[in-house]
Amino acid sequence: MSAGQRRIFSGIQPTGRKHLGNYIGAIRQYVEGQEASDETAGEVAIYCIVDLHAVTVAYDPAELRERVHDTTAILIAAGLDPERCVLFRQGDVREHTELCWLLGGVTAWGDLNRMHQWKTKREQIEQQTGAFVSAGLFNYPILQAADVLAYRATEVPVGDDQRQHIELMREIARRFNERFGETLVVPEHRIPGVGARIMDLQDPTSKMSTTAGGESGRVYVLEEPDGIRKKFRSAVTDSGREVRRAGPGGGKEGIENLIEILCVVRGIGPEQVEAEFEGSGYGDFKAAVGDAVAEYLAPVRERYAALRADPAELERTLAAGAEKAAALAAPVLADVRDAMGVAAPR
Ligand code: AQP
Repeated sequence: MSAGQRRIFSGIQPTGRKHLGNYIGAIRQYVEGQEASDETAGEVAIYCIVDLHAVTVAYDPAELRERVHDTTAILIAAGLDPERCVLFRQGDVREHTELCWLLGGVTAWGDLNRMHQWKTKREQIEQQTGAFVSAGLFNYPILQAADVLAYRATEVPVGDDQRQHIELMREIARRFNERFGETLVVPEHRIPGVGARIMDLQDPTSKMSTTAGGESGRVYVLEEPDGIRKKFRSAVTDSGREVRRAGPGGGKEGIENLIEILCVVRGIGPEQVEAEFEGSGYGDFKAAVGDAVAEYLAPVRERYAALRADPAELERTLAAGAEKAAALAAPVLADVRDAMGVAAPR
């Protein structure tokens, strides 16, 4: 990899039930990153299904494998081409776990302890019966840092909820370089200008989430069109009538969320949405957004069905991706080991 060369990395959790927020905030950007990478210039977009992150909360081992296949099929159905990007399963590339341990030496305990995601997830788990909060959940951001830093990635496309974790991984890379010499690349966030934080349809002050909120607040990528339309029809708005943005504290978070979703799905700006729906009332607007989202996701759902029916092919794709990923990460790990003085010298 030479100076100034672009290298994209992002990871996604293996859940079969990816929601519209994941799609708009992350998956859509993955495809754009793949399209924008210039292979002839040695640029590469690397996407990883993070099964090792999934083991930090309660899970079923057999189901985890299934969910990895679900997510792989969703990503390919959304437009990732395993020939043009590196698409693989985190657990297949051992460099991630090794680097996670090594980076633990330059990660401050206090930094991990102030991560919003750690605090929220920990609280969520503690409210459940038989609560068990794993050390893995606490260390999650170090593994996330290792995922990215193992590839000397320059950009990390993620939604707004990952802002704090990306800041921490940048701090870890900087601290490593200060302590052991210039070895790692300090990556930049790539948070989309529109759609970085899609909100829950029933509670538009909270992000649409896989684990928080109820079923009616989130729309799944693979959901049937009728279900999607129904959820948008019952989206929570406000007592007004005008389809327009009011800004922070303006009390129109629900409408703003729907405007943002329509902007992404139709590829237009918010002014256009406001002009088109001027005086139309919320009912018609919500129905139009539901129709547009159903239409937007339908081709993904159709392609998914064909891809998911062939798990052996999905496994072959992941294995080929892991080989490419390991070839990129192994030399970085060798540099890290040397810089830190661990293991036998090269
Ligand atoms: N509501 C959202 N709007 C925009 N982007 C979002 N992302 C998540 N929620 C929204 C982005 O989706 C990417 C993949 O996320 P993930 O599957 O790894 O899980 P996550 O970040 O933990 O978010 P989830 O799926 O909603 O799960 P929980 O409930 O655990 O928080 C990430 O880039 C994320 O930013």
